[in-house]
Amino acid sequence: MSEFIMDFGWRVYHPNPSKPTFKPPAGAVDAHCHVFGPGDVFPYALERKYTPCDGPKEKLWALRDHLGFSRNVIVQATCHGADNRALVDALEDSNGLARGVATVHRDITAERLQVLHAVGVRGVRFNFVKRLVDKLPFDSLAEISEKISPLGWHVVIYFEASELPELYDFFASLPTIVVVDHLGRPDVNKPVEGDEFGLFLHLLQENDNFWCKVSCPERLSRQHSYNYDDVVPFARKVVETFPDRVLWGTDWPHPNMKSHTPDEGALVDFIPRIATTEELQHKLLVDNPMNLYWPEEQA
Ligand code: 0GY
Repeated sequence: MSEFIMDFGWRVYHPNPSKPTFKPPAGAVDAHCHVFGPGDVFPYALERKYTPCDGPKEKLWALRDHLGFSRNVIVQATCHGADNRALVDALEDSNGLARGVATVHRDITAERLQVLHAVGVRGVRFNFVKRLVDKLPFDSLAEISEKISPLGWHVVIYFEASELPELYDFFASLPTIVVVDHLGRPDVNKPVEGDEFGLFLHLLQENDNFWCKVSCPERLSRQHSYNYDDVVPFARKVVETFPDRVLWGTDWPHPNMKSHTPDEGALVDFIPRIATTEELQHKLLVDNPMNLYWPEEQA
């Protein structure tokens, strides 16, 4: 399969992803993906730490259909800062089949939050990954979480496992549902039963408002075979321990991936390795994301 690299340092998404062997259950949700630009319409943020390739909504809808999924949750990435226009544009174009997670500043008004709610935003993202953002004060994030709480929104957090000890108390103080991106980015060379991942499991165990995306084996794997074997025990542990609080997503178009170009068909085929029964797969791909993002459609 041909691959190409553009001069901004990371690989463009796969031009021709394979058709997965695993057939997702009807109504499956890709609960972590992005839209980028197009940059000439929705410019990238001045404060960004990387410039992505454009990842327009039409490509995302085509990928959804190709993979056998029904819906998307589009997550605001740091390259668009707190300018949510590309996200809003995609949500408006989605016929109700996409919901969003935005980035907002502490001075966001209740009226603006209502506008975002009306187009399908259901959460805000706090990013703590140092290569992606400058540090934000906890009091600013706490104020945002208080503002969004009455809307029934949740907070999505993205951090490295090594940072969890110093972030733990702040996370545990958040008043809403909290969704952790990409398994809390564990170092998968460390043991699943070790202290580092143990602290993350403890966070989920002690706080039943915490959910976890079992996503991004392509980012977390330290193997060069790109079959992500080393991520399986971490993801399986979370799926099997917290089956009602897990989500899955492609992370298309995979910003900052340098090691290889992920094939989304292969990522979908990873799902039955971490959610090994039909019941777990249905919770992961349908029940849980529908409960969180489309509760009004649930019985
Ligand atoms: C992801 C992962 C990354 C980037 C961002 O907001 C972002 O820029 O989340 C990353 O570089 O690990 O979820 O897209």
